[in-house]
Amino acid sequence: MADMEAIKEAVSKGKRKEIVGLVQAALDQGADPQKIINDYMIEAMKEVGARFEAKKIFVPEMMMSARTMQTGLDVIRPIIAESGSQQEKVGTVVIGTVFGDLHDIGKNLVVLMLESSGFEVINIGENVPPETFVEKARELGADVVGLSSLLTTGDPHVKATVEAFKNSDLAGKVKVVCGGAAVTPKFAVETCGADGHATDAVDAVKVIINLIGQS
Ligand code: B1M
Repeated sequence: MADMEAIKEAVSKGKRKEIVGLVQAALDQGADPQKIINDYMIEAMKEVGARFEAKKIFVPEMMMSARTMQTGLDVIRPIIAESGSQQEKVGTVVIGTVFGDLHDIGKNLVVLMLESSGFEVINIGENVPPETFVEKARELGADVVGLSSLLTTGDPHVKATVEAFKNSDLAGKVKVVCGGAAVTPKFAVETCGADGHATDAVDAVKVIINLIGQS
């Protein structure tokens, strides 16, 4: 019986040395990779966020949990990615985390899910200024651009990035989708004028497929 709670505990407490063995054992015993991520790793990160907010832990502990999750994801990634390599290309997505924000775990999960669904995805990293999003989308022939934002201080950068697309030659041609814990659907679509909002990595695939179908 796979010890899924031990995976959650390892991420939550930042026990990086234990995570590879635990995740591998769970996979060997037939655990669903998506379930490991969604029901245990992401839940652990929610606990970490709550402990940070309550000032029970600080940035170094949060960092250890992040590294532990990333190490665990490295074990799962090839399994999920394999399904995408056999599919026809559905479209091109350029994705990055907005200016001032260095969080990358959620964005990287979105990349993984999109790739596994047949998208070509170009991950342009974190702390990306609005004009770089536009330049990269143009250069790489993006159908859709994804913005990730985890910090509420990033709201003006989300808005500025959406506006940069509207004021560019790509307006109406490239769709912009926002996600990340700091961004609500109302803020993304009504306030900023984005084409869509996605709550998680699975939703991102659905929203982007719908948008590509409309264009
Ligand atoms: Co940060 N941090 N952090 N942090 N951190 C949060 C976001 C916070 C909510 C914690 C808290 O207080 N509860 C808080 C923000 C508060 C706010 O703005 N309201 C916060 C803070 C304050 C900070 C610092 C300012 C702390 C400090 O220095 N005093 C600092 C900022 C640094 C910076 O970016 N400039 C900071 C730093 C860090 C670490 C470096 C230590 C680390 C990040 C490491 C890394 O990413 N490599 C970290 C972490 C780990 C977190 C928490 C605990 C976890 C984030 C995470 O990875 N979640 C986080 C608390 C929380 O979110 N509950 C927190 C797991 C991930 C799978 O979920 O990223 O939400 P998520 O992604 C989801 C969806 O949101 C969606 O799909 C993903 C998969 O389901 N999604 C998209 C994400 N992007 C998308 C893009 C799309 C579509 C969907 O495009 C189409």
